[in-house]
Amino acid sequence: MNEQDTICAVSTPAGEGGIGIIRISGKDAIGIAGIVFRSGKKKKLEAAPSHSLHYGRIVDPSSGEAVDETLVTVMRAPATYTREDVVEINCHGGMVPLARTMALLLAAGARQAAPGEFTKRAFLNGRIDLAQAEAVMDIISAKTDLAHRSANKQLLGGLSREIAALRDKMISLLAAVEAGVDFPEEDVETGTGKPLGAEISEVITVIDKFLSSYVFGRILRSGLGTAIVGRPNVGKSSLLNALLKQDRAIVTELPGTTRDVLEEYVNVMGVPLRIIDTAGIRLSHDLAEQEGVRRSLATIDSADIVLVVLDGALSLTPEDRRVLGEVKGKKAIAVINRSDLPRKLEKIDWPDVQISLSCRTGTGLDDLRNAISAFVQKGAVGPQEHPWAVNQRHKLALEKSRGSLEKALAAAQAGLSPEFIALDLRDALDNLGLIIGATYTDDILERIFNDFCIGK
Ligand SMILES: Nc1nc2c(ncn2[C@@H]2O[C@H](COP(=O)(O)OP(=O)(O)OP(=O)(O)O)[C@@H](O)[C@H]2O)c(=O)[nH]1
Ligand SMILES: [Mg+2]
Repeated sequence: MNEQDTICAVSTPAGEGGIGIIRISGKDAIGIAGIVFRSGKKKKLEAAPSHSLHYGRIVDPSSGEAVDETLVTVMRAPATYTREDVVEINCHGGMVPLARTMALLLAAGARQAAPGEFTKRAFLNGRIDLAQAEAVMDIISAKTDLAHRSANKQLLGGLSREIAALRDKMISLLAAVEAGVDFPEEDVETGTGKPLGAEISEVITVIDKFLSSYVFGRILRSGLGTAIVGRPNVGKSSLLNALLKQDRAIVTELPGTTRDVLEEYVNVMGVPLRIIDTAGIRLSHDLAEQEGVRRSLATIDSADIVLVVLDGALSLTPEDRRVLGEVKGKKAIAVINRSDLPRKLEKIDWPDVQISLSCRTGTGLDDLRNAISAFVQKGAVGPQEHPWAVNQRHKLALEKSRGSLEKALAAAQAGLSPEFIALDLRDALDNLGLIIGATYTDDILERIFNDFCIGK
């Protein structure tokens, strides 16, 4: 992919809207836009000052046909999203005006941008680092205020500053160790006067602090995995529908209605829940139902929290006991459904949190929302809100960095020669640098930006 090309893409979502925006970036952005833009006053875009807005028409230069009425923004490098010249064309927000304008821009010499290519250029041109580029994506896909706040902090450089500070510390450690390489018979001393082992341990402690925010970050990005389980016909799908406030899952009075796992997102008091409705767990000779039960059990394994649904209007059955057994060891809440009917269910001694509610009338649903939120607040499910929230990629880099630091520590404690220690320290430093893109490969960039939407 050529970084010198001038690129363009529709930056607004597909479909019909008030306006649709095409973004162009690169050294020929203004010239290319000028080929298809005509202002009433015969003003030339090429002469436009930076950050100026121009009213006119998009015109097919080969036929002279006016394709759309438009407002065009001209932004000159370097104070732009990509640090290149950027033009934004506001078209009418329909598929056809946008597609026809795009076709004219491509004919005029622009190239269709790859997913995330604008943001990738912002990174390559040094406006933002990799963690900030990822935050752009997190902001776009944030499902709750909390997730949005956290991504915003990351975009503003919160995580990047902390990582950069840690790298600085490691660089001076490395310098000290490397200086000692010429004098292998001397003890390795660092500038602070602390023993090298203690310095490395401090770095490890900071890395552990970063790592501890991973679960919080995962919950923000992909939601708290919330499995609804129970024997057939207790009201699991009804609970999903009640929490979603819509008839998403099929509900019938027949046991064995749900066969497949079904996933939906819902915002519960700021916490994004990824709710998973499962097939009722029982012994069955039906092959499809057996597979459903197998998937239900797998869902329990991977969930952050399990809602065990029981029928409050009946005594506990052996199937209920089996489900409770399968859930042992997980964070769980018992949801005692059908509170609109007289209670027949006997007292159960586990899980500790038990909420009585009725999916039919909606009574008690707020108690369940509160209980889920309390689980998260208490840190019972995933740690509490962190000032940053590392993602899966950061986690892998941190773990590798930590591994190298452990080796460096062992080498220092064993009194090995500084060359060995320096090797591991450099490795640790490189891995930490991956987070902000101080070190990166094309492969890493491709993986990050391929997940972006076109036009961002
Ligand atoms: N009285 C009463 N009936 C309910 C309540 N919640 C669900 N039901 C009924 O219980 C029946 C089963 O509900 P579902 O939500 O399909 O149960 P399920 O646990 O998903 O069942 P499977 O998918 O077969 O495992 C339906 O007839 C619901 O209308 C409730 O709070 N009170
Ligand atoms: Mg169901």
